[in-house]
Parts: sequence; structure tokens; C-alpha cells
Amino acid sequence: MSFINSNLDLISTQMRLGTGRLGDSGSFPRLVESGLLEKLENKGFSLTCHEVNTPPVTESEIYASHDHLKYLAPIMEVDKALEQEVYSSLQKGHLPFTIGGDHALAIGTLSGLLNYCQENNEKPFVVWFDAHTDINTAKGTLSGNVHGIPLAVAIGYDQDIFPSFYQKEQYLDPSALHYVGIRSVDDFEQNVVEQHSIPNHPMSALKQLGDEWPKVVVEQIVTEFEKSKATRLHLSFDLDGVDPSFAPSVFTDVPDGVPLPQALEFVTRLKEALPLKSGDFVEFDPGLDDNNNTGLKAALAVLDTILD
Ligand SMILES: [Mn+2]
Repeated sequence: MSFINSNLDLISTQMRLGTGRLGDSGSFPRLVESGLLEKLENKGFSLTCHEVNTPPVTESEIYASHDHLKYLAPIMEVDKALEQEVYSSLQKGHLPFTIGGDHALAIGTLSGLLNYCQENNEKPFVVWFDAHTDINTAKGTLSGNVHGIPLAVAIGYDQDIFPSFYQKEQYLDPSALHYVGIRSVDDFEQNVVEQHSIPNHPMSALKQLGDEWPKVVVEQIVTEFEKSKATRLHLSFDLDGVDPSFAPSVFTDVPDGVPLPQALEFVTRLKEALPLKSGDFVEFDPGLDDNNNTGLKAALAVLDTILD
């Protein structure tokens, strides 16, 4: 185990309201049933599990709290609880890792991280492995699905809608963010990414780099990490960044993604280069898996690599 910190706080939510869907994803129970916790304990982690439940919601509440963002109030409730879990884990000097659920959870997990960093004079660097940039705003999003907006909130947009999360002094610095695997971007999001010059290795760039890309991209991330004077690395891993042939069980699949072995190599190299201090794993939905449990196997392989 390459973690200096072996106190792992596994925070879980099965929320999928951020995709516009009701009900629990069943993700964490499925992973536990497949031996995830034993595996982590066998690696030497001192493990504590913290579950955040999704409040009961009915379809009639879809636009009850916002005229365009779906299920906003219950999502914010979950995110407030996650923010607190991540923050207190960091305060204890533990390693918080959040398993979703959908990517709307990052509104809370990044807020907890940024609160902690501001109080302790630290600066986070976020690697966002994903098929999507997740940087829409309430006005920019066409779908109204909150899992498409967490990074916009983190860098300071829509503060009137999410007033209780970030404070002005503690937004995420867009230059301390790096996208990997992107291949589905709305025009609105493309403008935001360009306007803030967010470092980005979309799928097209990875293909141009060829098989060497994990090494090259990690080297660049290290340079940016140092240049931005960051002090801690957070990896937000969306399973839909991986090609759907390896990971079919995601909410929003996009073809032509990162082959699973390359995704694992990237994570391994990243962790060798910079110690991972916190993270998220999102968008795995066992209900969408095939008969061979291909998605479950991919999810377990990714978690096994990140938490190693
Ligand atoms: Mn995502």
C-alpha cells in the first residue's frame, strides 16, 4: 500500500437524482457484496464507513425547488451532508473517499475539501477523469441534470443557487483543475473551459499522444500542480470516462472512451507522482450492467487501483 495515511473514511451515497432519476443506484451495496471492504482491509486500511442517505423524493418534486434544475433541494441536502463528512474526515487527518451515486455529489465533496483547505492554508488540485466537463450552469444546462454542473459551482458560478456551499475566497482555482478523457462537451461548457483556460486532455488529445499518454499527462499534471502551488491532490473519477465496452453500467455513456487498462495505468502513475489525499468515484449503476457484470468488474478494478 502506497498511502502514507491508512485511515480511510469511505463515504457513500447512492443518490442518482443528479441524473434526473429517482431511487437508489444500489452501487455501494453491490460493491460491498462483491468484497470491496474485505479487500481494502486486507491492504491494511483502517476503514470507517459513512453512509449518506438520499431523502425520500417523488416525481412531482422534480421542479419543486428550481424551475430548471431537477430535484435541487434533496440533492443539496445530500451534498451538505457529504461536505460535512469530507471536512471532518480531513480534520481528523484521514483520507476521505466518496463512492456515488452520480457526480452531483462533488458539489458537496469539493466544498468540504475547499473549506478544509481554506482553514488550513492549503490548496487543492483536482484531476477530473470523465467523459463530460460537468461545468454547466443553471442557465447553460439543457437537461437540468445537476450532475452536469458541479465544477461550475466549484469555480464560482451559480452562487445564488448554492449560497451555503462555497465562499468567495475558497473557490476552486481553474488552473488547479485538469480534465482527462473528455469527449462530450456542450457549447456553453466549451466557452467556460476556454474562458478559464482549464487544463484539458480530451479523448482526442490522448489519441494523438498514443500509448504513452498516461506518462505524458501525469508529467504535465505534476508541472501544473507545482506551478499552482497546490498542496493536495483530489481525484474525481467518473466511470463514464472509461470506454462503455469496459464499463457499460453508467448513467450517461459516451462511446470512444479510455480503455480500462489505460485508465488504470493513468491512476497508478498519478498516484506514484503525487500522493492522493481525497477522491470520488461516481456514476456506477449496477442496474445498467450486462449479464457478465462487466461494469461491476471495471468499478472494482478502478477502486482497487485508486485505493492501493
Ligand atoms: Mn461526471
